[in-house]
Amino acid sequence: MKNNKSYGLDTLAVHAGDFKDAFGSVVTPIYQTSTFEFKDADHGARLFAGEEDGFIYTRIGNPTIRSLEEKLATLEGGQFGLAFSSGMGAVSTLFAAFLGQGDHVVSTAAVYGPSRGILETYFKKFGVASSFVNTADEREVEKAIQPNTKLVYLETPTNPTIELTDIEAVSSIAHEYGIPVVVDNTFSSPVLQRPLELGADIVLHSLTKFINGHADVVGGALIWNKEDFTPLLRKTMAYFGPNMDPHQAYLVYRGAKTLSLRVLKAQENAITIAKYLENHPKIEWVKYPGLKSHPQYDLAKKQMKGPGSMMSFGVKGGLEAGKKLMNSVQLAKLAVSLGGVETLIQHPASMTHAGMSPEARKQAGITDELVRFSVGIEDVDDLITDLSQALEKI
Ligand code: LCS
Repeated sequence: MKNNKSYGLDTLAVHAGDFKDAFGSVVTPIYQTSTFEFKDADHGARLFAGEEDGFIYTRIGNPTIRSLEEKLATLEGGQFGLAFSSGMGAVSTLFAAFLGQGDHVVSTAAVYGPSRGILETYFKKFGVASSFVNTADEREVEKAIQPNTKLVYLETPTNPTIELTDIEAVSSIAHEYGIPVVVDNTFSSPVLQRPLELGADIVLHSLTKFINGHADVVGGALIWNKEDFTPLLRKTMAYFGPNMDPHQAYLVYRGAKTLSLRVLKAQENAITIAKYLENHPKIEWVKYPGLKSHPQYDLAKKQMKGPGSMMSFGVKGGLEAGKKLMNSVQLAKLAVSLGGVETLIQHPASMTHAGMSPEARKQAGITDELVRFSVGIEDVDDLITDLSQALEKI
């Protein structure tokens, strides 16, 4: 199917990126090849010169990977996409492409730990400065912008504090200064939030999460509209080599076909679970954009089609009580990652965000008692029974 904008998101999730091969294969085949034969020497030269479209070498591009890139770009409402070996492959390529010595980046404080860590360690080593601010307040973004700011990097909702940034408001501020805006859309997926339509310039995904959705592949992606970014991002990826593998692309392509079904079912479960937890006497607080108690409930309604299935909460009794809960659940699995069909629970301060300094965690609002819950697509009654028996043990 050629990407047809008149189709709905579910149709596009199933079909966008498909192409006809010589045998009429209904499913995009896995082109498990590292290199591609040229028709003749001039053909090879034309491909290298970018004068003709085609494939050269899988680190630079591959038909299975391209199919996935087209599907993802279509779902996000973008023109171009690049798939990576991991979400961090996408993050590091993005920063390497846009930031150089003497440059500065403004980022959401509470981003995924390694997305912050790579700026605070490696990019700092290469002479890139960064400011981590509460982007939920767009005035903080404007205050942090410097003459050398080259990128505004947002994550919304944030991992794991579930805070939102107004993408439209921050994009219009950043654009006044000519600065591109990137949104890590991992927690929402294009089913619930489409940052390019809200003014962002680039969308980033850890495909490992909702888009693949089955906790069996690690992957990442960048999606954008501006043609100028294409040679820059492609070249950076081809030089550094964090490209996706064709088999990995095939699995993510397959997973993405059921994206809405999974995201919407998990969200339905999460709405029920968040209300259950909020009313539970052993729970101190719950942070979930679908609850009226979320400070940005109105913003969630404005920029997201739904609150998703990620939440964080604190158990009365703090860290020790939270640990007891994590050790007592039987159906939910105690594991990092998120956005899969299975429900996962984890403790960010000692796991996903342990690499951040205690000061950075404090600034980002990642308190020691915070428990993160990624709701899956199981029967919601079973999940509540599981939480209930675990909470009784505290
Ligand atoms: N962005 C966000 C929002 C993430 O949650 C992650 C991974 C990444 C980027 C990096 O993607 P990866 O390289 O892992 O595909 N988040 C993880 C988490 O919360 N638990 O384990 C990984």
